[in-house]
Amino acid sequence: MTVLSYIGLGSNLGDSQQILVEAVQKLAALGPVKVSKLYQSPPMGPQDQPHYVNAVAQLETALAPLELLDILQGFEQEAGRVRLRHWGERTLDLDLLLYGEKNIQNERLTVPHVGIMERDFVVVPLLDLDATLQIQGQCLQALALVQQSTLTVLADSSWVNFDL
Ligand code: PH2
Ligand code: MG
Ligand code: MG
Repeated sequence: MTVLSYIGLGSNLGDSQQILVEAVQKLAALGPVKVSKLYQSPPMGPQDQPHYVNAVAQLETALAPLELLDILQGFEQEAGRVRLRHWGERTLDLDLLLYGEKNIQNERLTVPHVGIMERDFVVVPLLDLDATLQIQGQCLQALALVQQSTLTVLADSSWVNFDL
């Protein structure tokens, strides 16, 4: 049995686009992957940090949520993750946003991810992957922040080459 999981990708330190490309290529080794467009996004949190590069990946997986979380955290470390302060600049952030329809609450993991409905840099790329997506009965498409998005498109969904 597999589920569709959705993983938020963010970076605002180093060569962010290349860091996200490499992260998605590693995800693709785990199972079938699709990616959203690639976006630039003004920082949420401290304003004296660079803009982020953000995207979302859909991964079809048979891994359990905590197994997937372990792998994502491993990928963050391999990218030389630096995280300087809360909501501050980072080399690579991989957030498990959704795991099928499952609700998960434990000391390591909250799914759906905290704040998922309030962040355009999560909602807009999620809608690239599934325009009918609902979270706890709420249609993402109907959220005001979709119309008021602060994102800039850097590339369409062909920003990752999966044929390597
Ligand atoms: N991630 C954060 C803090 N602020 N802002 C944007 N635009 N994009 C992010 O991915 C982001 C952020 C911490 O995870
Ligand atoms: Mg995050
Ligand atoms: Mg994170």
